[in-house]
Amino acid sequence: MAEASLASLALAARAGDHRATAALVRVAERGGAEADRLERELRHGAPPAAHRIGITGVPGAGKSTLVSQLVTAFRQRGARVAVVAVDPSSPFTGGALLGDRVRMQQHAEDPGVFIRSMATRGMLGGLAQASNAVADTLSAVGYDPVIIETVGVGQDELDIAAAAHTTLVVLVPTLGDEVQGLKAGLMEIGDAMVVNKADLPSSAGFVRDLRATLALRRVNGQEPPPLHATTATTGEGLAALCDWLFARDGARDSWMAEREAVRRRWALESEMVARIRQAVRARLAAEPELCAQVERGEVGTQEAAELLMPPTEAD
Ligand SMILES: Nc1nc2c(ncn2[C@@H]2O[C@H](COP(=O)(O)OP(=O)(O)OP(=O)(O)O)[C@@H](O)[C@H]2O)c(=O)[nH]1
Ligand SMILES: [Mg+2]
Repeated sequence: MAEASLASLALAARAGDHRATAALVRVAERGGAEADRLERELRHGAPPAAHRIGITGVPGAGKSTLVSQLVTAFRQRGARVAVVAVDPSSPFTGGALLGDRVRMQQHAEDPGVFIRSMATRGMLGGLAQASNAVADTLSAVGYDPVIIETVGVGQDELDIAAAAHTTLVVLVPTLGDEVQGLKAGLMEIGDAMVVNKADLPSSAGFVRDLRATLALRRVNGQEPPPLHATTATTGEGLAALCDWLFARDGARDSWMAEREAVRRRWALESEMVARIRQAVRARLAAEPELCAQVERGEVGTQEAAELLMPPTEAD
């Protein structure tokens, strides 16, 4: 795409043209030289960085249902809202993500809402880097907040916390004693904890146990993160969660710059990792004979890596 057409697409996207935004998002997602050009183009006339709200949690916790409610609430305040739904477990943008589309269907016709689902397929540099590039694009064309939904699996839940300014960890009530066994990673990253499916009978006990666990975890005078019980399907408890979120959003001048600096540093790291991974793959593709020897077990992995990688200063 020529420089001029990126510029005109950016102009149209900022004026609210969905198709233009979708075209720019595809460029960002694909990565490569054109995405670099897009980033430079979008620096002209970009609004201040959008508030990135990460929603993470176990599969099926009701994240998408919750996001849909949050979108409604932010729309009522007149915000232009973008949603990036990322599924690291799915190689296709179909299947699991189809559910997201159904649950967010009510916003499909709203010109003030942009929704993009992403999966691992076709991401040159990996999902973390690609979803970040998409969020950058949406922020730069004026969506604020940008809501990022991810299934919390392993490293990805830590990545989403680094990629977001505010992280909501969504849990569902299970048996009380399982609270202790919840993945420590999830507990650490929440700026707020949400217990969704509060309509389930086990909810009250779960919330009580989780509150106690959170209080124990935050020693050294640190406040535990707020905990909200919600029923995303009916909207029960949503008002309190939204009040907390709007208050945090409204006070962004006092906290966001610091988080944004951390986020940019992380984004740089993830971009570099993505580029190094691509370089490694290209290097391997250029050495089919050595690769075949490794595959047949004739050359060891350590030995092959030694041959392929020049020694660094640190060695
Ligand atoms: N009982 C009850 N069901 C809910 C609630 N919120 C969501 N659900 C249901 O739970 C199921 C999963 O909801 P989703 O919003 O797709 O959950 P998700 O966390 O986005 O799922 P993945 O993206 O697949 O991980 C759907 O059938 C929802 O209708 C709730 O508060 N109570
Ligand atoms: Mg979902």
